[in-house]
Amino acid sequence: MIALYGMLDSPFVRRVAISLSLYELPFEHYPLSVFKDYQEFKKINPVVKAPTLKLDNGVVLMDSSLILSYFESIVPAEKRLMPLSTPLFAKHLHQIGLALTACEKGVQISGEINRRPVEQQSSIWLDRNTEQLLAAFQSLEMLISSQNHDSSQTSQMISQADITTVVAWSYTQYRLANRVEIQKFPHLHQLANTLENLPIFKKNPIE
Ligand SMILES: N[C@@H](CCC(=O)N[C@@H](CS)C(=O)NCC(=O)O)C(=O)O
Repeated sequence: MIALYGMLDSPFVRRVAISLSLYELPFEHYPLSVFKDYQEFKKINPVVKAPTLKLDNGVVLMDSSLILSYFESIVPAEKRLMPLSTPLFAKHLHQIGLALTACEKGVQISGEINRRPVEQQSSIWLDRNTEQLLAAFQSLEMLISSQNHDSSQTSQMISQADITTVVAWSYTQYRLANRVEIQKFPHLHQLANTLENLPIFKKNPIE
């Protein structure tokens, strides 16, 4: 069976877990930490990146977007999470790029705050990353406000762009709530509430 390694408090791991669930592909989840379980993780993937995914044939994939592009290419068309038409495809890639940047900046800020002694933390680095994080969410808020999301959204209507946007938002609220004010991003907050209440998201919780 497919094996997914990494903890769901990583937005990158979580987008893969939620997508595999939506593709209805059974997988074993091993919630190894890239820090606490470093030695054990190394045995699966010597470069220790989460997510790491081992296919049935033993091939090891890493990087959430590469993993998802593999599965997107093998699932039946009706299960795909990316649109097929070229202009729409580009728009979804644009949104995913913003959401992945928010994930990356959030992880960098969280790492700086939680893994370095206070006296070694760089406020210049933290301010820069926070500005980039907020810029990503501002662009996402504008995009989401122009889309037709409603609170009766079902799993069948979810796209990879929605998944990545929501895991980025939820991760930030979980780890860095004091840096991102909910009231400035009402559409993102609403979309996250809707999706986080779906069984498929609840089955893959952030903690
Ligand atoms: N671009 C990668 C980012 C993955 C990533 O940075 N994962 C973190 C955990 S959230 C990690 O593996 N950190 C350990 C390290 O880089 O040493 C993806 O989309 O999968």
